[in-house]
Amino acid sequence: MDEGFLLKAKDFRKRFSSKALKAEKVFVACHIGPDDDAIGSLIAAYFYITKILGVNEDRVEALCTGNRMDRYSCFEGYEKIRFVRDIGRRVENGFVLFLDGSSWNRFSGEEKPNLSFSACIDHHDSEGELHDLSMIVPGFSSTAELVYHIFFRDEKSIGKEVCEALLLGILGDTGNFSYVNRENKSVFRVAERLVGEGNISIQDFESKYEFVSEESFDMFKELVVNAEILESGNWPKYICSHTKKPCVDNNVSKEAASMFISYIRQVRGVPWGFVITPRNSNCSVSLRSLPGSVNVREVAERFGGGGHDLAAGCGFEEVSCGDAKDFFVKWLEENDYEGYRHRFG
Ligand SMILES: [Mn+2]
Repeated sequence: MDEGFLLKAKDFRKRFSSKALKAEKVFVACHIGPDDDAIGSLIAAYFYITKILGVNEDRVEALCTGNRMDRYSCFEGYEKIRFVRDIGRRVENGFVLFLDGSSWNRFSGEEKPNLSFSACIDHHDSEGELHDLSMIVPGFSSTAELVYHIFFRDEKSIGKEVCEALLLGILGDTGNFSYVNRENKSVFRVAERLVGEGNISIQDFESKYEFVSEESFDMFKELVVNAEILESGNWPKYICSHTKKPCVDNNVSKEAASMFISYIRQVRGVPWGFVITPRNSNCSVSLRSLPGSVNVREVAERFGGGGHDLAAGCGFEEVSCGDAKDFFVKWLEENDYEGYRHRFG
């Protein structure tokens, strides 16, 4: 591990901890539409603040804008997270640690209130905003791994609940280690420690949260039926799908989309694609690509979204998924692929 990185992590921990101990209330927040990494990081950071730092539980609030999901119920600490309509007003004038995202609009749909102190731990490559204290390392495997290096690396032992939360984030954001490369290979050492100290058997561990509801499976079936392989302008061939039904439940849409996503990069000669599913009256576009094809982060950013070079998302307001798809296809036809090519870092 790079010496400079470790010093920076230590410094973050020191400064964050002394500020948190003095704060009237400590808020920890993860982004809207949280994924495994956001939830895992949030639980682990919550345990650091309450158990290791010793801040009384009624002075710490783990927050997320949106609805609670069944998927994570087996994780100790998940019950501590408060899912709220919007975190915006709640954190006004507060001390906040932002996880797995850096810009305010990833966390809230409301206008940004004044904050007394803002800290951020993130690994996304999009332009965020300035925080009083930040550890933003693009190219890092996951926010969970950053949380490990900052808060737990120097601990003699790590509790099982923290091992599980951190591993949830790591497995999620590395696609079970599929996205590991020379740059982020440090994640293996971390996973080794977590599996050992948490006494975790990965298949058994995953079976506790890697499931979908029957409703989600039904929506996934519709996505498969509606899937098309298309070619627009000079873009590489892509696979896309959307649902024609209105939104039943955001979590159903999310689960169905994530099942479909696992097939986007599976068809030979079709290196990228997207799936559009409803969220209330809006719709959400999830894009995936193989290295060397399309930089989907740059495409998503074009529509106000973000993410990683090969996995990103954006949203469209007040339109049906079908209209959003037509709009997207038209945009591809009218825009040149060259500016959105994925290049190896
Ligand atoms: Mn992440």
